[in-house]
Amino acid sequence: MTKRHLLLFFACILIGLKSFAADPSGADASGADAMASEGDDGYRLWLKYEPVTNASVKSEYLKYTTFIGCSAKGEIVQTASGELQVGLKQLLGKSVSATSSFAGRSGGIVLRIETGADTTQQGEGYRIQLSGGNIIVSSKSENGILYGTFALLRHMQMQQTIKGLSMASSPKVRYRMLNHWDNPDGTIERGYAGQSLWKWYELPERVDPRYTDYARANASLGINGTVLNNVNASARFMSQEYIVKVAAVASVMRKYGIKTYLSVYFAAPKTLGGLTTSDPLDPQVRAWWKEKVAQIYKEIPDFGGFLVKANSEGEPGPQDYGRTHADGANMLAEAFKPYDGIVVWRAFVYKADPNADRFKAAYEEFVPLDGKFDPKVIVQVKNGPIDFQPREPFSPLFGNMPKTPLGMEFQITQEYLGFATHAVYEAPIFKECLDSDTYVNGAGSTVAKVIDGSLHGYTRTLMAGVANTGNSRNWTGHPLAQANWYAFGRLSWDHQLTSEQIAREWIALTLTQNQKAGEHIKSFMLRSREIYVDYNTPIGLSRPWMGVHFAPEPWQNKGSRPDWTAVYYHRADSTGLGFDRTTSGSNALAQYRPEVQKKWNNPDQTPLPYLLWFHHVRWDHKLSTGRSLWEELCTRFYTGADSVKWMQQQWDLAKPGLDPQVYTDVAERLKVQRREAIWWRDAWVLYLQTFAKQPVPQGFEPQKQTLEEVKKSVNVYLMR
Ligand code: BDP
Repeated sequence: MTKRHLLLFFACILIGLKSFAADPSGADASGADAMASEGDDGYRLWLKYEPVTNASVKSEYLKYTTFIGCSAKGEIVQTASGELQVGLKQLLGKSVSATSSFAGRSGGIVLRIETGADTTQQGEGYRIQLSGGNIIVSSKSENGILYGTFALLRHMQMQQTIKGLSMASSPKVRYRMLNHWDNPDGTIERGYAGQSLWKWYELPERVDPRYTDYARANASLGINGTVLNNVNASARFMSQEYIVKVAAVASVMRKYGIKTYLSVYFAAPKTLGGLTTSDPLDPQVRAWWKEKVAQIYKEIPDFGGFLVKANSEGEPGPQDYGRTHADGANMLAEAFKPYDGIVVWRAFVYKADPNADRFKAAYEEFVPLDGKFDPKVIVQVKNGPIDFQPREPFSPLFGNMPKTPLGMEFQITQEYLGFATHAVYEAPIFKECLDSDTYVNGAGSTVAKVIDGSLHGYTRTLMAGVANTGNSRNWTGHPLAQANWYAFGRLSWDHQLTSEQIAREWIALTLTQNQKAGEHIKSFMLRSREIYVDYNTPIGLSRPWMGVHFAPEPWQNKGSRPDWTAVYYHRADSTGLGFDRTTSGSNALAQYRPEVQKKWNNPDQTPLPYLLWFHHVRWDHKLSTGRSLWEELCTRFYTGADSVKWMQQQWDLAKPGLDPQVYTDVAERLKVQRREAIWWRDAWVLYLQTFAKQPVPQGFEPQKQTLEEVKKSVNVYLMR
């Protein structure tokens, strides 16, 4: 071995060993929540690498552990090699050394960069096969090698045979990123897992080892980008002081093929730059951004780009100067021209118009701009037209901007899904949207095909997830919320995976390989979202009122604008319930293709999950279930809340296969979930009853509290 190889070899080992490898030093030692403890504390996520117990599979794997062959010198390939070493050591108990001189050798794992034209997304796809007595992991790119390596390790963690091994996979979407809504003071907007991972006050000198563990968790799923700060952005991230801090984080991410992005404050030229305006058509403003972008690239040569929330919820934007979203986005895109970076412009907008339907706002503002955005711009659209509700129809923007790359924004953090005390597996939410048919080019024009570019030929494609991470020892607060991070990552790579497949994988990697226990947990996870919807917002109700987004408050009718109240959304009155979005109402349905309208136009044919999204339905109207609206609502609220008991039973049945610490943590959270599910049920039922004026149908437990009592408990919850 040459001196250089020796150095690389030790670097590989360091990369691996410094990280998860059961080393609590990677954790934030500042908070009690961050303390390491005995049992499985969840820190290692899905990269636990428990020793392989299946003897015959283990002996198969051992045949390929005489060396790791890797002649490529790049940093990311070296990361992959280091990861393999760590993984093999823990899975098989064997130290395997890496070498660059392996010609003619067999019995190893070879990481090989393929030459030739790129045929996949930036060459990020990989292939794993047996050849010449070796396992070959190959790709056209370093990132692909890393993803292939993690795929191989996943295969081994799941103790699957490698006889006849031949796997190939490439990502369907090019930019797969997390959006952190983390503030510079360490708080996280809509974060329920502690404080921010990013310690801005320590950076750039101290680089928390946890950043490495964060990066490897993401890279293991194929995530290749991270936006570090909140979309309600602080201008300070554009200062040189903060750019160097960001650069220190970026240098960790880079080793794992992850590009770093920043959210920007549109008025920064004024507030930070001292200009008199932030008008995107002003030459000085344009020059300021160009210089700013150049300054960033000097420190972060692989900088990913900007994410922008503009003219939304009080944030500044181009409309402050009579300009359009396209004017604003294109000005920034121009600043990125010399570089690889992109501009991700969010379509989450809605005006304070008392007569408008918020549902329609993004479409009305953005569709007229189709074709006007610079090719470096991607417009990022939330999955639904309102705001990450437990169930929403797909946003009508999908399919209606054929000349503008549209990226998907999913929310992983459980803003409307019970924070960190409710178990809600989100893959079915993501899948439901991706599989929805827009019909823009006939049947089969799914949202997934818009997002992956296949429908309109977008070359820049994106899927973003609003992160649910924090400095809690287990990263996500609720242990099962890790599955949502995992599911997002896997679906951003391949949206054709099923919720069931992803759950099975995650459970085996993270919780247990005990099959019986796994089945109980899987069925619990797969039903969890429907159960939540039933006790929280059944039959197409929604509840995006201001405040904490947690306590039930359907009576809330005071806000600085009508769409910042609860009553705006459910429209309960003495005749019935729901938002009429047909021609007799706001006609938001007209934003969809006729085939979609047909599904949702007629209240008697609209599938129940979407009914109150589109119709104001009379309390006594008979539904397809044979029950009246009122009876159906009560049935849902009650069976939903009761089903949490079923979840508790499933969890208990899985206990023999679970780590005691994880078992107890989730069991306790389920008790909270049960109590809160009843709270929500009672709040809704008692409140809606004041309009429906009917008793709760027979067979359901009579209410133990009055509406006034529930209101009081909600007020206590909301008290400062
Ligand atoms: C809403 C959140 C708010 C975010 C906003 C957004 O309540 O905190 O800033 O979305 O996405 O869901 O910009």
